[in-house]
Amino acid sequence: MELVVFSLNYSSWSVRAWLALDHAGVAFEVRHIGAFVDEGWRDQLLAITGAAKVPVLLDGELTVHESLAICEYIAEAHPEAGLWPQGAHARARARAVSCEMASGFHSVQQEMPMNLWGRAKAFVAWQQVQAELVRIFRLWEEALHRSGGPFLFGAFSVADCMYMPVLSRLRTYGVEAPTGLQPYVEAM
Ligand SMILES: N[C@@H](CCC(=O)N[C@@H](CS)C(=O)NCC(=O)O)C(=O)O
Repeated sequence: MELVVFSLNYSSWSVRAWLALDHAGVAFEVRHIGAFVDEGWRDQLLAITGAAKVPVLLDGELTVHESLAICEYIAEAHPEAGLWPQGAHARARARAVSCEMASGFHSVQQEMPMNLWGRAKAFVAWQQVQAELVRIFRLWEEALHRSGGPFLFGAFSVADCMYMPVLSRLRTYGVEAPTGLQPYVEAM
């Protein structure tokens, strides 16, 4: 398998798919496309996917775009990795919060771009960013309360893959999660 990504330092969507593959212990290679840097990068990407976005997973004849769809494919192909929790209710909740991340929290994504190694000197979270962070913290607290941790749904799951870039952003921008979430922050 091959995972086509931009930088794993900056591309939060790429990191999500990479985490699922890595956690499942799948043999895969990473192909970097130098987005916005390499000449013809968009044409390279368009030759792989009409969606013109990364990540893209190539598995033989199969091409899968969309980070969550890639995570789903890996979870289905490798059930032993336990990438979704046991139990229909827990799975439904894990899928719901994963979809919420995939389709929302636009202000956090725009105002706090992922930079794994970066450390911002001064950061002010505007109202909408704060509101989104509060929602994220609440949903983490609720999931951890039900599961008992250490990860959102007990064992490491796709939901943790989806939220890992948020944890990275908290560190980069010096935003503290509530005290009760510290064990989760540490575990991640
Ligand atoms: N919903 C997509 C989002 C993918 C996405 O926006 N990827 C960015 C890089 S992090 C991208 O490819 N941007 C290229 C562009 O917009 O031209 C997913 O979950 O995979």
